[in-house]
Amino acid sequence: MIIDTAIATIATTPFDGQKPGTSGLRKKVKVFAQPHYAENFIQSVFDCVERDEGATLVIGGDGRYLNRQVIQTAIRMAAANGYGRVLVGQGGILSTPAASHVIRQYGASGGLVLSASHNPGGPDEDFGIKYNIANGGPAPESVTEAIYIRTTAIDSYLTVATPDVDLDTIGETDVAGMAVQVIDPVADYAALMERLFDFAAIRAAVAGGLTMTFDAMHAVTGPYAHEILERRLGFAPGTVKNGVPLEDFGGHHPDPNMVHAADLFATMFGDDAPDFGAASDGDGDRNLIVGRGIFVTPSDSLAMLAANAHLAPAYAGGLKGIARSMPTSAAADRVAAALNIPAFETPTGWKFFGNLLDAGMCTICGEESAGTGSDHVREKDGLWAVLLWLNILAVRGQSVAQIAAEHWARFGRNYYARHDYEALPTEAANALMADLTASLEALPGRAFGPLVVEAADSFAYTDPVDGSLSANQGLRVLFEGGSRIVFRLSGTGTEGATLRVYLERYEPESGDLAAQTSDMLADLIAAADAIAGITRHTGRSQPSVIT
Ligand code: G16
Repeated sequence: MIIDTAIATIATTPFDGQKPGTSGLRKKVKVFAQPHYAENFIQSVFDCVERDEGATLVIGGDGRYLNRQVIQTAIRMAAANGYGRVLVGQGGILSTPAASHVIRQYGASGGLVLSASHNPGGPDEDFGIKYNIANGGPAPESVTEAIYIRTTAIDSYLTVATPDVDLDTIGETDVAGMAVQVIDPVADYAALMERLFDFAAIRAAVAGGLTMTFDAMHAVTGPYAHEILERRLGFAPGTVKNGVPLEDFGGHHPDPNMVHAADLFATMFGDDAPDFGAASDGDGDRNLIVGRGIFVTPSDSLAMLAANAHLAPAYAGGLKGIARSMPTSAAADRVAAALNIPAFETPTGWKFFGNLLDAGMCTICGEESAGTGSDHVREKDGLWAVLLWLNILAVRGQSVAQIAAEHWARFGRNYYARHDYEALPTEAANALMADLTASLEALPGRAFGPLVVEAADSFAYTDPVDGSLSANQGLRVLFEGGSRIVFRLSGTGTEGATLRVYLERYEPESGDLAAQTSDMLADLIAAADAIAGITRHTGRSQPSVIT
């Protein structure tokens, strides 16, 4: 067959709203499937990002509906845009942390990660494209802003007329002079995990009776979890549930929280629960940690992992610092203080950790949104968190509940919850935030029930490495005694607006460390409505999801 490999320039016109959010461009599949929509965005990426002629590009996704189609489009466009090599995961699969690792390991100039993370998939659901830079991390705001500006003026894109690449067979093919290498999506990542953690200790604990259950939610971590947990660590076959990635995640939201991973919670709080339970999300970067009869909040998990990280070989030499996003509880700060290392508070979005990690200023990072990770890659990493927990459980020989109780007895406990109000009319959500912003100045000194406001502000962050300023990153109301409420609009939704209300109360070592979170936060929940007029603005008296 003779293939015309001439580069074609296709005329196009801009689409409104191709502005990347907290983590890439996320839209409904029907939006992405419009002619030229994905092409416009991909060309805008190629036009803006740093790369040499003949550079390597990594492409992979979480296997959701449209994944294979957009990968074929991206491969053709990469060939037409002067890339020399594309590395793509077999079956179009690469978890987000695995993509980050592959970019770093093979010296790629960057990667396209096709995912809408924990958002549902299928013809009527969500799709997304994110660009990661050469350090393996999400493109910083300066790059995503340049890409967005380019999308508003784009008038053509480049492609080649070549047949689809066989994504299911490992090996190399040529696409218009560019090499396309289909790689095993699991192998490099699994080898990295073996280097970081004491697999022998975990295997010994498993042989000694340590049990777990892992819910892959029919998302990307299934193949990784089968290989690492069952084959390499020896957990019994069947430990990994829902391990086959499906285009629609079996009709569920691949969001590891109490609502969408309800089966896991039922198992872990039921009779005969295993020692440890975990889940990951659509693209494998989030994690949910549940011990037998105990849920560990992501904020607490970050703090407990940081406090015990020295038990894993990779972190035996100590941590350089700990970073958390602003809405994440301050539990990790207390660990940093005890370890005498710096603590950083960044805006929401993993991209804000990249500079700190590259500069060697911190080792472990985490977010309340179920993300934890370290300097081994530049993304949060769901299985990494699971393996660090397993490493700690194996070395300490204690239950999750014992480890948590000892942690709180030493550091005190940050009771914490996030209330999400999803799919709100955008105008109502914007009005709530505007009114609240206007009232911030008058809040200090006012009492809401037993709570007295000490300070209130709109969070802004100056990156200590490059000096860039990110303003309007959430509204904070801080109370006397260390409790606080944070209000933010989500940057990852695809339907209306989502209001996130983050509630935190600190209870010192001598306080009540074993209370119900909802009881401990009751005054804050009432104050949140009084301060922001949630019910008045939105008509909602209850959040859609509590995490
Ligand atoms: C993304 C970002 C995270 C962020 C989360 C929630 O996670 O990578 O840094 O915390 O969204 O963001 P928001 O509160 O704006 O919805 P993921 O797992 O969706 O890629």
